[in-house]
Amino acid sequence: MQKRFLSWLLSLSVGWAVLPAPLAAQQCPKVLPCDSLASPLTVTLWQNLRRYAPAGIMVGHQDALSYGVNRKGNGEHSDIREVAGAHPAVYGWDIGGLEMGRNANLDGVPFDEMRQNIQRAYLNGGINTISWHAFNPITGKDSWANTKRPNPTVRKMLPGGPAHQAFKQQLDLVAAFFHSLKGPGGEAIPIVFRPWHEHSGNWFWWGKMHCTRDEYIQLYRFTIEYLRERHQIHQMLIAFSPDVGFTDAATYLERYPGDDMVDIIGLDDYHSLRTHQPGQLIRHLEIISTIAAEKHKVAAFTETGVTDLSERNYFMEELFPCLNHSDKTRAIAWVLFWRNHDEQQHYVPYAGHPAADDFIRFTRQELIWLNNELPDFYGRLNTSEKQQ
Ligand code: BMA
Repeated sequence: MQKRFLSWLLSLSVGWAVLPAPLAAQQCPKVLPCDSLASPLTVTLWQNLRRYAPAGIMVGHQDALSYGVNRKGNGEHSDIREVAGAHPAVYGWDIGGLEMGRNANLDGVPFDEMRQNIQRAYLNGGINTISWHAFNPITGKDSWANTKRPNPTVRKMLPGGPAHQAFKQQLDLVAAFFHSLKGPGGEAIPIVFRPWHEHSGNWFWWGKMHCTRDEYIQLYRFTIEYLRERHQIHQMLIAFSPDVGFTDAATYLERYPGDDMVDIIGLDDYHSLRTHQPGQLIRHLEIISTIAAEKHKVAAFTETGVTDLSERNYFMEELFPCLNHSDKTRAIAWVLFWRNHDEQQHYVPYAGHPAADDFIRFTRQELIWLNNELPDFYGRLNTSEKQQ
């Protein structure tokens, strides 16, 4: 089916999440999330993600509601809204530091505020995705510390290892935070959890050089099983997100923890466009899109961006042509830009930024969705409002 036609058809139903039955059936065989006990709301979100992924690519931004460049957030503003008129559709958060019992994450975002902003994003109809720059349970140091040479932490965290109890205590804190993410009716807010990311590099202590394939897979599986089974967390869609360095499906899947552990076939790729290699980015996107289609999962561009935004028309001349290259690249569900820390490190323009016009043009493409263009992902209009 031509993307444009599908997109038009879907636009008729945006806000109602209703497709003509034959198309809905054809596009979306009933496939459940990898957690067989996923909450009904999580199942609804998952099925809508699968349904709408071919039609649009959602814009995501890390810490969008928490702060912007030269601006402390109050939950109402985001740099993307200041520039393009609407919030991002996907909201990225990071819980690094939570497992240490801290009140704020590694970038200074208080967890109480993060919880409120996750609630806001959910009420806006957006999607929350949570990464975890975990501190080392043995040394208490950050994710990057002691990674120049092989670091044996993962092996020690596994069942039977000397740091296993400490690791479980960390997961207990993560579970408590996830349990505290509730909507107005007390419902658990669905989240995309993206643990142990960029494991194909060596810069984090769970990276490739620091553990064997089996150890990594055990770490991943233990994390998810413990949250599901010990803590009854059933509001998670799980994202697997290697960094660059793979050349085909087999190399991408080298440390894949299993279909029962993953919903989102992700990609973190800053490298390809930073080094002006659009062909490589397209190949990566097509590989994850193909894997997602074969496995009945959803593909997402889970982290990207460049910091030299003023020197290039990054959004329309570099990124958009890659996203819009083929049906496969267009089937990516979202692209998440990293955080707007300061004038040196930011991945989307802020008010008055020289790249603002380029970004606005990007967000106005039919394929690219901000929060105000989203379908009814949580099925809210299927119930009370529709009956009135
Ligand atoms: C990195 C940088 C750091 C930050 C980390 C986790 O890319 O933005 O400043 O601490 O991500 O958010």
